[in-house]
Amino acid sequence: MGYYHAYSQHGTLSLAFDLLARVGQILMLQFRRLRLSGPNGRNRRRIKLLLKIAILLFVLYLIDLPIHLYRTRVVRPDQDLDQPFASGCLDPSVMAAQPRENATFVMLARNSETEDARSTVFDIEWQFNRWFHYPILFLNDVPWTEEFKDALSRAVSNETEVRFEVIEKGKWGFPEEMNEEKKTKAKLQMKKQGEKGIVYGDMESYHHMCRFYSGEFYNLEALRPYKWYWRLEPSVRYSCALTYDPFAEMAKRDKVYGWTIALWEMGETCPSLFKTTDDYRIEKGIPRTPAWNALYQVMWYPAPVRWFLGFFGVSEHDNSGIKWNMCHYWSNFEIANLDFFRSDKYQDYYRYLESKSGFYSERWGDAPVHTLAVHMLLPPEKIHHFSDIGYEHDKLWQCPGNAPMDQQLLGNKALGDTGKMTAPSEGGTGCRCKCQENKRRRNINSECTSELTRPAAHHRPSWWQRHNGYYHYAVNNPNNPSQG
Ligand SMILES: Nc1nc2c(ncn2[C@@H]2O[C@H](COP(=O)(O)OP(=O)(O)O)[C@@H](O)[C@H]2O)c(=O)[nH]1
Ligand SMILES: [Mg+2]
Repeated sequence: MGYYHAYSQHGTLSLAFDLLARVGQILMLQFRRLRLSGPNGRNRRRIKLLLKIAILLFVLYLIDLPIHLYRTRVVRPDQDLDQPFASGCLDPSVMAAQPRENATFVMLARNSETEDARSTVFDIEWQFNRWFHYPILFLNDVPWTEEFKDALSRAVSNETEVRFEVIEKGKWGFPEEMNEEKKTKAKLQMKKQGEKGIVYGDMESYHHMCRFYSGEFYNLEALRPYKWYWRLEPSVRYSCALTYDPFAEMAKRDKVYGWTIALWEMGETCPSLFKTTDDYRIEKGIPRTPAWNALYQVMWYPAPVRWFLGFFGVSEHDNSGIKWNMCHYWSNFEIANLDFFRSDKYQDYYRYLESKSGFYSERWGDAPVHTLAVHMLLPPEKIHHFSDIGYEHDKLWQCPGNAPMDQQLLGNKALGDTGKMTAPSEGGTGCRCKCQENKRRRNINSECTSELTRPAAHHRPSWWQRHNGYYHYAVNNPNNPSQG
């Protein structure tokens, strides 16, 4: 996934500016030529005509721009739709006495990742599951080793059920209907991606993994009994206690998709994904919504430049030439309703993507696929940012400020001694978080985080607030007494 790459729109920008500069250059050359050839009446008329054309183009631009911005605007809701579910710690023994949802943890892993998988499981058990005991389902494309099964069975508390499943035939690897000729072509395309330096571009198993998580995953037999899943990955760290049941809260509040970190995708992994999704949207008559528009890069180009970009299918642009801001949810954390992803409307979209072969001809990731689908098919109030969950994977992390001390339930028996926690901070909603000793509580992805939460946010932080490490929902958070 694209977390090491700062987002760049240089390609499109320079193309658009080249075009504008070219038009300007032609006009200027005409002016100069006419001026040099003397002030006769004919030339004066030509200069006037050129001036009129220039003014007309400018006026058209002034008319077009607000219309374009209006059509792609992200409407502000009447109230914040995405408040944290809780502030500070709740008593886990009380919370765990409530009925459970029909839910499971899921972790796809390789046998070689025993230690990393164990550290994730150890963390989630300690921070959450030692009270709630949701089952953990381990998935692999090859049979599990006894070593992995032993180690992971021992990493959980007695009451937590673990299951080790091998992904059934047809759900991992090339699509069954793909013939040998197409497979050879796909392998060649992946090799080329590798030569171009695309991350994981030439790793066939990674393409299979992305395709699996994009659509096949949801139809696994092993997931059939469940309505909700929480995705885990090896080498993940949970840095706060989670003392309420996120499945129960999502169900109660009618949420569908929950996430922690949003970041920029590397454009070269999926140049045609946005356009393909837009083709699907148009074909199915799915309207643009605030959630969909939140995926747009704000564009100031005049209409002809946009038409040009759309018509020629320039990478990362939709059919009307609008650029995707590349923001997507990092899918190694997801808490989501399986019914949505198993529904005809999602599966139909997935099949459409599959028919375009982009899981192999490009390296479409499951994270952008899920994000585009969620923003195309769901209203913003169904998407939830778990801003109160401390989460860390690879080099990215989210760590909420801690709620005030009186919400930390010191002395609570079920929570017990959780060690030294980060000092509470203004607007904090975390429970006993141990954040990195860093000035900022959020890492590089804050820009995408605020882009994707825009449709749900009544209070939108200014760039200055964001620059100063403003934390979402620190303002107007009724759950947080420190806000008054
Ligand atoms: N069983 C299995 N798991 C895989 C394979 N490739 C990736 N995964 C899992 O898929 C998830 C994402 O892979 P990872 O290497 O972490 O990719 P990244 O997070 O995008 O850098 C992890 O849970 C991996 O264990 C594979 O070939 N087999
Ligand atoms: Mg990973």
